[in-house]
Amino acid sequence: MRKIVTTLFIAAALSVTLSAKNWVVNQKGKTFIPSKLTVHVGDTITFDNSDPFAHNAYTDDEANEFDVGMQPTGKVTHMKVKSKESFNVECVIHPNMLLEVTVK
Ligand SMILES: [Cu+2]
Repeated sequence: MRKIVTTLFIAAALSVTLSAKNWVVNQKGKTFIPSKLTVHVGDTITFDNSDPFAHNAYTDDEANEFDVGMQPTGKVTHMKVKSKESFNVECVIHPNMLLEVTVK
């Protein structure tokens, strides 16, 4: 019985891991590309700075709070979607940069 429970637990954990997606957002031309994403809780978003200058990516949303800090050219950072609450990502250096993330 214990073995069955353990096996079921591992299978459940694997299915969660396998269904989580990674979304790549390019920071290029002072724009997040794409500028809109629809994700699920557990997914990760990767920020890849292709511009010849530094960027940032942060959200004010409390449930999904993150801030990658200073992100120089070529630096790749990640954030995990923790809560089923849609949020916006902005760049503290370039206030016109906007990524709208819808969490389903
Ligand atoms: Cu920026």
